[in-house]
Amino acid sequence: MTSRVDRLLGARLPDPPESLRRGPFRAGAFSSPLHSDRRAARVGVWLGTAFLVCFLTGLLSHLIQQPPSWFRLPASPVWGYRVTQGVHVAAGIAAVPLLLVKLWTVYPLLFEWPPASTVSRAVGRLSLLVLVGAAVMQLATGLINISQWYPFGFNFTRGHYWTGWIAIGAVAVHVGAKAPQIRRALARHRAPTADAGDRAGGRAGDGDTGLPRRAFVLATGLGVTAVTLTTVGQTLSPLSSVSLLAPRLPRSGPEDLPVNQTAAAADVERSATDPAYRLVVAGPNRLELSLADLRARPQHRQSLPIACVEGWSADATWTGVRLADLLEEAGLPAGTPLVVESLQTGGLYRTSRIDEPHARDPRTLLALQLEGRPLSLDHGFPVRLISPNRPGVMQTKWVSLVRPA
Ligand SMILES: Nc1nc2c(c(=O)[nH]1)N[C@H]1C(S)=C(S)[C@@H](COP(=O)(O)O)O[C@H]1N2
Ligand SMILES: [Mo]
Repeated sequence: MTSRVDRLLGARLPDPPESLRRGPFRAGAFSSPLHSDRRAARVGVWLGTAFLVCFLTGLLSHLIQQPPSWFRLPASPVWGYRVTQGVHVAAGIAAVPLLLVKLWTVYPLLFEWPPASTVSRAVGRLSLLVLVGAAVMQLATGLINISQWYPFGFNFTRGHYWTGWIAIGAVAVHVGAKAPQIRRALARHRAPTADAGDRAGGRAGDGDTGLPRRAFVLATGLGVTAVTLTTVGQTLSPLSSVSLLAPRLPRSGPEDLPVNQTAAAADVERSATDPAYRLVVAGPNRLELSLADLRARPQHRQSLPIACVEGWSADATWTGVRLADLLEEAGLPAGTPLVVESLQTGGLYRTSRIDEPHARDPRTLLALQLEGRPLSLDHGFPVRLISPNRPGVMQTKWVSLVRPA
């Protein structure tokens, strides 16, 4: 059985006629040492690392938003999600120049001659389509999403999640299949051998020393540094003044805090300002609280960041009632899984799930104020949820109902 597969994979494919071997297909068409195995492997290490970081932080974000029964996110440190999601987006952005550089170093392989000498070589080359396709797809959809452009005909979160698995799987297969070659390329140190010289119709060996190599490494490093420095200010406020390319700045919007979905976009302007507004806590002792009732209750002040999945984040000071107090009063026993609903009638983030430990954490508030002023409509007036170490999408604005899940 195995030997039959081996025989099939090892089967030689016919060589195409030599007369087609023109232009980029001819021997020695790519002579730059920057297309060497060593360059490709070195850039690959950085790119692979960026993808691994994106994958792990993305997986965490997914687990937080769709928790399986075995997963419990702690409520501390309050900045935990802010850091992991900030790193997710920053690593994704840094991966863009790295991917472009990597594709540039290896593109002469497209013109390998013969295109595939064996079946296994043909399969290997076709599998690269999956790798490159998934990598490009992940970075492109991620960038489009953080630019707050939502043109997808599919659910972005689900698409990005599953493509993430395909991408990391393809990276693993690629690294596994190329391991000996990668090891050789990384181990070689300026030894002017030429064993890779004819791999792609004359791809240069590893004589990639001296000025071109240094300029290449410098340019790649500068590219990565430039895209990082001009975007990371969306979460690191000291760098916000140089954040020319960041989609969001931590100090923009009412009360110096960005807004993701406005009240107008969510179509809640009328219901949020209606004097008949009541916050309902559904439980054995159902609570129906007007805004005046809420303001008359003990108020707590808490400094907690908003950390959007799109990578921007900002610190803020919130004042309001403790969710735990309301749950207690409504007679909801500790451990009850809960759903927070907003006045919105549609939209992906109309509701959010809140469980232990967040629901009973004394820092979790139904906030009435931001920076000592009543919430603006865009930040969730009359009442919004704010809880430590939780993605922005789950910090529901315009809250009207808290109920058992
Ligand atoms: N009801 C409701 N709450 C919501 C949203 C929404 O679309 N609807 N967007 C969420 C997202 S994605 C983020 S990042 C935070 C941002 O809060 P802010 O707009 O007050 O900064 O609100 C969250 N709360
Ligand atoms: Mo968000």
